Amino acid sequence: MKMTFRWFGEGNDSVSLNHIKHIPGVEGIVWALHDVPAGEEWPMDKILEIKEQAEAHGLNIDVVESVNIHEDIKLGLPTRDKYIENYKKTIEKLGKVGVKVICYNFMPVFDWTRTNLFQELEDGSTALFYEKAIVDDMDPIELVSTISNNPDFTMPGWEPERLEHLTDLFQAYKEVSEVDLWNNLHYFLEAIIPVAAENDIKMAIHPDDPPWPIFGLPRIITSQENIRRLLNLIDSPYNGVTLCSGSLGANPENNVAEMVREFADRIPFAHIRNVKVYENGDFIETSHRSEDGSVDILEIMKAYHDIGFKGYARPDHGRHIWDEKCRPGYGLYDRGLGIMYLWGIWDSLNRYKEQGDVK
Ligand code: DNO
Ligand code: MN
Repeated sequence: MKMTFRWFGEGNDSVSLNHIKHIPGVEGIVWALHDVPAGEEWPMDKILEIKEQAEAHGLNIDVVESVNIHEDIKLGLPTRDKYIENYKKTIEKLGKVGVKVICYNFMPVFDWTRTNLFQELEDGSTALFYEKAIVDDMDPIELVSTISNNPDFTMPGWEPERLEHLTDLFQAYKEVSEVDLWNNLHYFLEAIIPVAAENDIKMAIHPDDPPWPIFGLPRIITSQENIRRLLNLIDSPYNGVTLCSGSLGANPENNVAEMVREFADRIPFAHIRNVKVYENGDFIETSHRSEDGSVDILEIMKAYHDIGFKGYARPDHGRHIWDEKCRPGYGLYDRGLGIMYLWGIWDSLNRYKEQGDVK
C-alpha cells in the first residue's frame, strides 16, 4: 500500500507540503490543476510547477484527482469529441511527468454532495453531513434559485462553470437516462483507455457520492454490481476503480470489503474513510475508526492486506478537530490521525500474519 495525501496547491490549501511530509509513511501527494475548467487540455508549465514543488519535498505526483469530465461527454453531445481529444492530450502530458493513476468521476452536474459541511458530532468536532430529506425534497429549479440568490452557496467539487449553466444542464439531463449515461461512459472509455495504456496510466473512476441519484439526475457508479459492469465495459487493467469506502459506505447494502476482494487487481487507488449511516438514510463522516462509524474499516484493511494490495491509498476526508480552519473535509489533523490508524492495522497484519498469529 502506497500512502498519499490530497493537496490543493500553494495558496489553495491550509496544509503545506512540509506538513504532509511530516506524516509517517506518506510518499506522495494527490493533486490536480483545480483552476483548469473541465474539458480543457492541462498546460504543461502548470503540471511541471506542481511536480517541482512536490519533488522539492521528496513527495511523488503519481496520482491525479481529478481530471474532470466535461458535461458534454456525460450528456453524449456531438461536442464531446473535442473534449475527449483534450482529455487524451492531458493523459499524454501526465504520462510524460510520471503520473501513474488518474481519478475521475462520471456524476452528472454535481460532484460529492452534502447538506451541512460543519455538522457537530458528539465529541464536539464537526464533519460533512448529508440530510437525505433535504436533498430528496429539494426541487432542482428551487436549487438553481438558491444558488443564484446566494452566490456563496456552493459545495466542494462543484466547479463554478458547471453552476453557471445549471438550468440548461437540468433541462439537458431530462433526455439522458441511466442507459444513456452508461453508453456515454462506454464511448468515453473506448476512446481514452488505449491512450492511458500507451502512457501506462491507470484510469480509476470514483464512485458516486452519495451512491444514488440526486435532484433527479442519474448516477451509475453506485454498487458492486455496477462497478463490475464498469470494469467489464473495457476489460483492461487500465480501466480501474477508485474504491472509496466512504462514498459506497453511505449505502449499508454496499459491502466494501467484499468489493476489495472481488475487484482486487482493478483498484489502482483506495479512498479509505468512515461514515455513520442513520436509519433514515442520513449520514455523517466520522473518524476512521471502525467503531465510530458504520463502515468496518478493520475488515476493509484486512481485505486489502489479504489481496496483497500494492496500489495507492489516501485517508480521503477527516473531521474538523482542534479548532482547525480548513477546506471542508480536508483538514490536516484528522486525516493525519486517520493515516496512523490505517498504518496501525496494516503494520499489525504484516507482523502477525508473518508470525502466523493472524490468518
Ligand atoms: C471528495 C472526493 C471527490 C472526488 C471526485 C473524484 O473529497 O472523494 O470529490 O475527488 O469525485 O473525481
Ligand atoms: Mn472519495
